[in-house]
Amino acid sequence: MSTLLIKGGTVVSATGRTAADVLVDGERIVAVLQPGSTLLGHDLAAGVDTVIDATGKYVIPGGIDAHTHMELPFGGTNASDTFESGTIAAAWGGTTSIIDFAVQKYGEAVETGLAAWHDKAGGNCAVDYGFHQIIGGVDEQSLKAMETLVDEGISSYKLFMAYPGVFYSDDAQILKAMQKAAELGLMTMMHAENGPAIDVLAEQLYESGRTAPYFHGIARAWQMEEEATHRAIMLADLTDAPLYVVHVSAKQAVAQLAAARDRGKNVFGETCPQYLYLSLEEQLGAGGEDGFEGAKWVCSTPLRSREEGHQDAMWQGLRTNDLQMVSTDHCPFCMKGQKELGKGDFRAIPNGIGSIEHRMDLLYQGVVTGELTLERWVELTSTTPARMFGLYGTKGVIAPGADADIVVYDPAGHTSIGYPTLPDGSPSGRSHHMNMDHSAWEGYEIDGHVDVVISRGSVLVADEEFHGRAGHGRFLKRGLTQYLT
Ligand code: DUC
Ligand code: ZN
Ligand code: ZN
Repeated sequence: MSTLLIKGGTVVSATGRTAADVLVDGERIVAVLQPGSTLLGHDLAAGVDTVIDATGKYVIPGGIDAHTHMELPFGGTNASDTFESGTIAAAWGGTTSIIDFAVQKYGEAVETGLAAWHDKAGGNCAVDYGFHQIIGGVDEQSLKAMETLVDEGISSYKLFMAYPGVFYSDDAQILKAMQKAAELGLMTMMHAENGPAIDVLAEQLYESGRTAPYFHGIARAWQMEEEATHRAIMLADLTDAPLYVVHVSAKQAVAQLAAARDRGKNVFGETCPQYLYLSLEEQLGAGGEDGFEGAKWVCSTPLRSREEGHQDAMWQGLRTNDLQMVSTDHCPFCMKGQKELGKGDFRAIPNGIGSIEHRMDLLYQGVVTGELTLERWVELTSTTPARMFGLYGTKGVIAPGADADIVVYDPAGHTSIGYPTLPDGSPSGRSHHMNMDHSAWEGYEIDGHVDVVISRGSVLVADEEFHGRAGHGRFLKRGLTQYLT
């Protein structure tokens, strides 16, 4: 077992920061020590295998991205990151655990969908991984199968109020699933958009010749998100099921969550970097005569109007704890051969953005601009995901006994995000590691840099090099949420 000392840094937790050295033995943190501590008079650094100098840097728990879709079959194609490429990109960006969504399709057994996800991920991940279970068809069989999820280490499942004919559940199905979830202690995760109404609006827009990517966001109006969020909250209230609303983007949806939380309900909300930074106006202005470049920002829920103040409301919700987490909803598709399926019909553009590599950096910008404290950054990206999804203690904290998932973050560093190559094929000098032929974040200049990434005591990233391997990542059997009031 090798030993490692991270020396001279500032250890940041969800509740404070302190100058400390962190000692790792094998896969675990064994001590958080006053700077320069000795062992019976002996210099600690002399007795360990590896010393990492973190002077002037933050030492934080590894990021946990609780919403990813590796290899998801969706929109007539598959999300372009495999578990291997996506988790390598995660590591580069300081994320040491992911929770992906195993899919049960309508007509298929839950066990079959889950087994397929274990097959895809097993032996291929560079960081630790867990699963939520998508229930794409609520019926007697899948309700019964929910009873085995907790034993499988899967303490959360997801329903969709959108995508009729694909993943959609109607209110009766949602009610039944929530009754079962309340009984079992499962967290219900909800994609809250009124799918049937959206499909009507989308068809009307298409028939009237409004076919560009921008109209994706017009069809998926904020009213569709607010209404579905409210409905989900009411059904959760009735059934006493804890509810976690994924990828919140409309300020009206945040208001619904805040009102429920003010009534003492176990209702939680997640937003994503795209809803903090990107806007519908930018999508409208995005290049090319048909505006097709805007396809890179087609995701659901959609980007919202900056003029209407949705992005500001997301930052505010993160400060006030009306929103508790930032995940990516990482669901990348290439422009070539994938997004371009929707040229001339926005309805056929595969929905999704790739951000897994940039979440820690993008959120750190909130610290730089004063939107968030340093501690809140750690809480949103690591500690709360661990508590929310039954990993806390092992993950989400730098403390003796916890897994040594640690990031050394340099606040004086810089990160440029962009294409691996320029459109003419020449190197751009900027890169990312996600399996995409573009970046939704091209041109973003980040104050701050992920310097060293450690997963269970193994250095995955250091000196701008990847030292990890596919297969290092282990399946995380999660416990029940630790976040109920
Ligand atoms: N939204 C996306 O943008 N992609 C995958 C599924 C989803 O709900
Ligand atoms: Zn969704
Ligand atoms: Zn998603």
